[in-house]
Amino acid sequence: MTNLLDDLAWRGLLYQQTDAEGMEQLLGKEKISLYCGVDPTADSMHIGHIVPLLTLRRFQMHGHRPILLVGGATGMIGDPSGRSEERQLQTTEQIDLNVQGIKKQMEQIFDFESENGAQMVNNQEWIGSMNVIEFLRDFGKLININYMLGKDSIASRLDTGLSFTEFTYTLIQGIDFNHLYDHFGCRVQVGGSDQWGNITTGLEMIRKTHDENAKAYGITIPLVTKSDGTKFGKSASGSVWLDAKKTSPYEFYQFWINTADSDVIKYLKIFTFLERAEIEALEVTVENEPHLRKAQITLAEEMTRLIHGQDALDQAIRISQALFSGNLKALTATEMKDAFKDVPSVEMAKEEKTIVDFIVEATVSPSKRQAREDVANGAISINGEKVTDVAYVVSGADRLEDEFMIVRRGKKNYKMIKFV
Ligand code: 485
Repeated sequence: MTNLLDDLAWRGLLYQQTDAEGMEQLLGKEKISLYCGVDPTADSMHIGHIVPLLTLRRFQMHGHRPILLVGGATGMIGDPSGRSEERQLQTTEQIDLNVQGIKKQMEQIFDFESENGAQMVNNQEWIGSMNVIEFLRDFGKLININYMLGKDSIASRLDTGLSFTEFTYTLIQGIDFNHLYDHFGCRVQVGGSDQWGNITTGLEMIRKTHDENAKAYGITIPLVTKSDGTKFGKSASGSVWLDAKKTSPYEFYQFWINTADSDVIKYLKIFTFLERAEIEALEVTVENEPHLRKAQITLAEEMTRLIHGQDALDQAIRISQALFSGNLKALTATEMKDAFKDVPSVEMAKEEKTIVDFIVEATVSPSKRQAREDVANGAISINGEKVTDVAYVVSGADRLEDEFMIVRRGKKNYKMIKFV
């Protein structure tokens, strides 16, 4: 098997390391436990979150044990790292819901069964019961204000404003690392590049509360970028979430399929578990036969299977093929709704109408005369079925789930009719 750190470097996953040499020695001689934390700021993670988590998974595949921390306590405070404004506090009810959602998603990505199975922890367990005197005497005393003011997440907010609450955030994450070091033998913390300040606070606490033999490490992962300079991880409808209810498997699949040639090899390295030789072979196809989009298809398949499973992947492929060929009849009503989520829609009443009146009202054809022509020419279809009879009456039988209908004019002009 290839060397883990070499593989991470080749994938472009190493941004900053607190002690690269020490880390190499450590991994050379023992299997370790390492952690990454996520705060429950939403009920689902998005694809930006998974880069550090997949990195932990790579460690796990090399025999190390991942500790997955959900920030039930830190989520009550809010991390100022990488943010230019104070956060809105969330209610405890919302945080509890979010914790459940995030835990479920972590469970999907990791192996919990094997000898080095992942462990899940919630910092509420040790922070929630800590009283303020304990906090100030045992931990606050270890960290100098001047040291804290040197942190990016704090320094960058001094002008625009930072509450005492968010100011103390880095101490809490530091206490976590210290706690996991003591109680779980955790030696390494992994996070995105914005987490550098919080990770090093933890190392500072570990140094101050232990003798010189104590040694822990931090690694950060670079922010994923796009070659055109726009922000990674957004689709037409916003963030790309892991939750199928927020981003359907079809949309998720489409997001990856649409990756630019200039980004796709980078993403295969960062997001997939494909081996170097496979990725290099795909790199050749991007050079020689880019129109086949083999690398994008592989990326989309790997990611959709990883997050949503094989059945959801098969369905996403079926929807994509049906849209490409125009053969909508192959789809179920739910698949159609999903596939056409982003096409223009119009609302109409549940009334029977001739096809000509119907497509004019639906703004599919611009005039009655044009509508008659379109129908006679075979340019109009409803739910994938051609309608050529100008006397045809559109009725409830044409509505899918009694709720919507997909009308197509010509080859590619789709409209979703929603019935109210
Ligand atoms: O002990 C810890 C307690 C909380 C955290 C980490 C360790 C969470 C961390 N402070 C944080 O805010 N992480 C972000 C989040 O939860 O959304 C993101 C980071 C990103 C990457 C990702 O989590 O912004 O860089 O680390 C996993």
